Amino acid sequence: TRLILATRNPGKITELHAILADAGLDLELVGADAYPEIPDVKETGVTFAENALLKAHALAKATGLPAVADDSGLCVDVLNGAPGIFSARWAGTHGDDRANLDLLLAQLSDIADEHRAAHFACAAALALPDGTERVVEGRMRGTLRHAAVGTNGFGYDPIIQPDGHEVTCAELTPEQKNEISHRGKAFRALVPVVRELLG
Ligand code: ITT
Ligand code: NA
Repeated sequence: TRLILATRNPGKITELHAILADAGLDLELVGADAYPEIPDVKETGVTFAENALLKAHALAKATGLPAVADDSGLCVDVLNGAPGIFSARWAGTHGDDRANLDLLLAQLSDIADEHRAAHFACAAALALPDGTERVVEGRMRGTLRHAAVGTNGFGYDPIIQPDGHEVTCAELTPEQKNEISHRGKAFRALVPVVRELLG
């Protein structure tokens, strides 16, 4: 069976392939980029879970195949959870990781180390063409640096230092990041649900 990865974010696709391959699912994983004719769904939800479900349902409905989706973001304590669901377009242009990260650093420039707590959140949704849906969430807590460090990963990885680590997410290997990340946790929690519903 095919399982659609309902995302067009290359960083997510790389991580999802690794996380789901480790789970040993007997499924062919295909990114949404294999279906360029299917338009992006409007992320009108107000939570990560709502947006992940919107994306998974859109692909499942359009392809007639089961689909998983990820909605994720960085939630900063001192900003009351922002950028949150707006993480991908914090500086205005969707997916401009560098601009988003630079703006956030500028907004936090006066904030001292002890007030720079944040977490990554990820909602992992599964939708079937018949409308069946499941969603689970994962989080990774950390502290925000004052400048970007590291070149691995994507998005805000260069500015977050996960709790219990001395380096940023962008300095971790992909394996190390997946082990502790919001995405790793969410999709590992989704695997038994995928097994149950897809066999
Ligand atoms: P799709 O909707 O196609 O999946 P997207 O990039 O638009 O891709 P989101 O709306 O979920 O996805 O936005 C997620 C943003 O949150 C992403 O652009 C990053 O800036 C940030 N983000 C999420 N997970 C991250 C991670 O593991 N490392 C760094 N930044 C992350
Ligand atoms: Na998005």
